[in-house]
Amino acid sequence: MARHSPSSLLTWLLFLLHGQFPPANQPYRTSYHFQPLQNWMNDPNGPMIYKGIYHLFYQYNPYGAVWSANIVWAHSTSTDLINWIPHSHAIYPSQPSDINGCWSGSATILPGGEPLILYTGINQKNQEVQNLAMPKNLSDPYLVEWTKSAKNPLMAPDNTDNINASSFRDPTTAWLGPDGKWRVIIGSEIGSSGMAVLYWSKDFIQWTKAQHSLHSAEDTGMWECPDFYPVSGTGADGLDTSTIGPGVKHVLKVSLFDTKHDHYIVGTYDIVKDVFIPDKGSEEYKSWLRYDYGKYYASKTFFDGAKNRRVLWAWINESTDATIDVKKGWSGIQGIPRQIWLDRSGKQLVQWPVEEIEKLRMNQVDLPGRLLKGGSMVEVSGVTAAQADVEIEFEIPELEKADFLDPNWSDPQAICRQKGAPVRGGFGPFGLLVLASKDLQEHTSVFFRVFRHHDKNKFAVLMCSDQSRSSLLLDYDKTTFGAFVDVDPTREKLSLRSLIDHSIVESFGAGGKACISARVYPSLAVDGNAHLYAFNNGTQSVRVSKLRAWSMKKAQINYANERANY
Ligand code: DQQ
Repeated sequence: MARHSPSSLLTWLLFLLHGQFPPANQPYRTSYHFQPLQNWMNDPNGPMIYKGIYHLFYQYNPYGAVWSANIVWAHSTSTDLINWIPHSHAIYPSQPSDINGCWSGSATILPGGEPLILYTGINQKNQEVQNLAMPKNLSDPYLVEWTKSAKNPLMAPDNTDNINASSFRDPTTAWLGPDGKWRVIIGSEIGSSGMAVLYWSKDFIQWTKAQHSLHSAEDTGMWECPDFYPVSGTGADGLDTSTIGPGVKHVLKVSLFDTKHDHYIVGTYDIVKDVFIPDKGSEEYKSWLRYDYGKYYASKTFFDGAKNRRVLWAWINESTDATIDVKKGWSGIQGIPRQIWLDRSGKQLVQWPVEEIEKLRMNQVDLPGRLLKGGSMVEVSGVTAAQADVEIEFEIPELEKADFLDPNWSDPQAICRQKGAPVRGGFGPFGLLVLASKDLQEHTSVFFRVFRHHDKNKFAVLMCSDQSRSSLLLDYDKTTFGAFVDVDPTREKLSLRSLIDHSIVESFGAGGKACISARVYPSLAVDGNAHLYAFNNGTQSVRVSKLRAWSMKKAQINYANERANY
């Protein structure tokens, strides 16, 4: 029988008896993921860098741990994307065009360096309209105060188009064409077709709706939080959002309201026709890829000119229901910001936690390379397993005995669900057991399986995150996630990195070609009672060529200090 430490037992007793976590003992607060001190947070808004300071705004309910329509833009700044200082709310309902809520939007840096924000306001008639906000004082690098255009709203659905006033939101960062016109897209739907409504402007104030959309797709429903940006065909460097030209591809990302998943399409931007053309094979919604095959929504990128990279933010929601969120007094975190670039194949994106996160690493532990026999595991001790960064690499020299891939298996998540960590295959499952209790009653398993295609000497690599045994006491959504990873196991090692932070496991397969984020709420594997293992539950041995882990320091996130300005 598992043993609770006295403190975790007390936490659970208080929670069960009084329906509340004691304020000083919050087992699910994260230590290095961005979150406000309390209350509800959802989408990242207007991320940018201005005068060397990173800004993150976010959808925030100042009054409670659940979403509310009259939401505001809360604001924090950082010099390293890891430690954050809170500021007063930047944008909040104050004029007829946003009196019922200030919803998501984006920042654009004008050629002279001035940042502007376009955001969705919910007006006095509860319609979605687009508004402009600008900094009050450009010499303040923290951009604490914002003012709104007297001309708001700048864009509103009118009767001449079919756009419904409740499906017209989330303006992107604008981009400037060689003709001197700004372009911006707004998420929408007509019938069941999702759509990126395109607007043009010469001065950022007068906006004209184009007769055509930048792109649309049947049966995808409402497109929330679109994002549209160029990527280099030749490396990991990021590009300013207005970049076009040879060697540049474009990415359109949409957050599908119906499925709550972020999908992206790689393609070409035709600046003359002002349309986005998906690459061959990516036309159909079913072929669109996802940034993350776990929980990851309403994401937004920005170009970080200081480090020449494109950085991705996203909201990672709780897996608990609202009653639990209310009891713990908060809901929602942001994923660790990721650098994002086009893979050498040109077919997909690659994501990797920004390098700054490595500043938090301490107590490095290296396990010598070893053969991990089928049915064995090894503990990674010496790190704080509830707050850790771990990297592991597997080699499979001989794949003769790989199981065949059933040609009917096209849905990776369904395979992961059917074949959870206890189901033994030939090669796999092998990977990491994280947030595990000593007796393994509780654990989350992140692992690979390798299959052989029937007709060819080709292999398919599946990556899974199985949450089904992640908690004994708390009931929540423990859906198993899965993705195919585009990697050839006969030529490359299979690498896995997991960022573990109390109630989140963010995993990166094959150097960031497939990512899975999961929320888990263990009752035993809490703080010092959490363990970390490498495991192989396949019948065949695999070689672990690298196993390196670090404890992670706590980041300074949103603690009020002398700059705080509530
Ligand atoms: N969240 C915002 C909307 C957006 C949605 C409202 C996506 O602007 O469409 O909080 O999570």
